[in-house]
Amino acid sequence: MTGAESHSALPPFLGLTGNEADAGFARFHLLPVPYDGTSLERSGARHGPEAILRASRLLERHDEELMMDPSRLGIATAPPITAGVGGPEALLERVHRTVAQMLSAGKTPILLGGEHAITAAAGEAALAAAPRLTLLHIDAHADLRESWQGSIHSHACALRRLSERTHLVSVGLRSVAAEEIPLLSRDNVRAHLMHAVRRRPFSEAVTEISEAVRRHVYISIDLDALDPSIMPSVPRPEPGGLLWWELLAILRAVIARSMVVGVDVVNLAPVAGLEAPNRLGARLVQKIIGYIAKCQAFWRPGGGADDAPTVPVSR
Ligand SMILES: [Mn+2]
Repeated sequence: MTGAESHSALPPFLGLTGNEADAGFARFHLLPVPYDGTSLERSGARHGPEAILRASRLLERHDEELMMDPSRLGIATAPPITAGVGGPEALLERVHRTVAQMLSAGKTPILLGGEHAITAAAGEAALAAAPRLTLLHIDAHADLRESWQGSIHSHACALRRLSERTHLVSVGLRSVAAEEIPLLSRDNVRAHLMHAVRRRPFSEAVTEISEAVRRHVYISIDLDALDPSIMPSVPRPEPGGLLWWELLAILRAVIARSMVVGVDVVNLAPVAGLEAPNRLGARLVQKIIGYIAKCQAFWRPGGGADDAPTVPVSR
């Protein structure tokens, strides 16, 4: 058995089988990308997708907040994209191609990282399909460096080139390099740094963020945006992050107003014996699927005009 084959034995999300896990039927397509090769010190995030998928098997399918079972819309778990020959360029090209195929098939791709570098490729595919979208970037770090450790494909540069051509809303930032500061005040960027978010009632930030996001959105969540007290299993934990219900409040408000083109949840680096963060990652993916499912109006390629109505989650 080769390495690629053993990876394809990853368990399906929620343990779904049959029609609900069928790629043709399923509305949502999970794409595991167990890759963390751009950092010289490999981060452990290559084990994140498997940890999320395994933890998901223990979740309740019914969501007590939404009063529905979002998995009835179907959640397919695609074969993982793993590092092969060709380095990060080849891997990112495969991520781009796979996400583009999912989008053109009318599916909602949800990537499981792996490191944040994959957002560059998935975000490009989303941008090609929905050119006026907002990239909602939830992260402790800005990830806007020009290059890092000699590579422009590094996790530390995940958003640099995308940020030059998209509308970017960043939330959760609390570790920003001096060279990144000017990039956060450009016209196409709205940055919500945590020290400023914490000075006001949180609901004000939620309103500002959701109103800044355009009709179409790609959501990239680096789990280190969360506070290390609830999410210690990340390569670069930073104190003073978002809490669980705060993150969900942002996602719920954004998804109620905007149509989600794609999502990634990255940077889970599982710690042996520490199961709660893995389960958090799985529950977060399930929550995002639930919020999108509850909104009922899905983004579709070529459809979904900018003024297409969405139905608020609260209805
Ligand atoms: Mn980060």
